[in-house]
Amino acid sequence: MAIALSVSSVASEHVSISGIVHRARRLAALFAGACLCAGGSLAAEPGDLDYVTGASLPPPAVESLAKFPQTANYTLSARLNPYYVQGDFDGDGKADTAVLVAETASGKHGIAFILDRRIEIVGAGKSIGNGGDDFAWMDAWYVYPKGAVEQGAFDEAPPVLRGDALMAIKTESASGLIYWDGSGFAWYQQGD
Ligand SMILES: [Ca+2]
Repeated sequence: MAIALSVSSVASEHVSISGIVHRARRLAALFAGACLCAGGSLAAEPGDLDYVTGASLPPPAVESLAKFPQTANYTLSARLNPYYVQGDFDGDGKADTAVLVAETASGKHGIAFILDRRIEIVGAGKSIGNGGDDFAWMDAWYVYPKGAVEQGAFDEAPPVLRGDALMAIKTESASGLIYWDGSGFAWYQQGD
């Protein structure tokens, strides 16, 4: 199996990064287990996370992903740069991570918010506002720090942010703010 050989080779030469390799292997097992079992190839689809890319995910985020069974239905994706961002998205004072994912069964793209005690998925089969249930349209994103939000494309008044938000962008076309409304993530259209 090509992946296993390459991992053990790295581990024997650079023992100090064994922790990183271990984490990456856990990621591989979590999100690409079927691929590893079937043919030994980790990259099932373009944009899927290889184990080196996965090693850049902060350890607490990886630990959280391992804790929640629902993540078994999703594949981590590195189709955009960056493929994860951090902020306090639910405003509880603790740092959260948002990472690109795809629903494995449908291939629909979205975002997994890794919060302190839960994981929330937007897109990737779960519809949110004008963003829909497939974020394939999104080609850029960034953290929008907690603060004032400008009037958007429609009449709806801007939300008062409880935490940091995410700006999801289709460049030169549209954008929407994804923010925590106290019980879940909501969408506020920015540009049209
Ligand atoms: Ca938080």
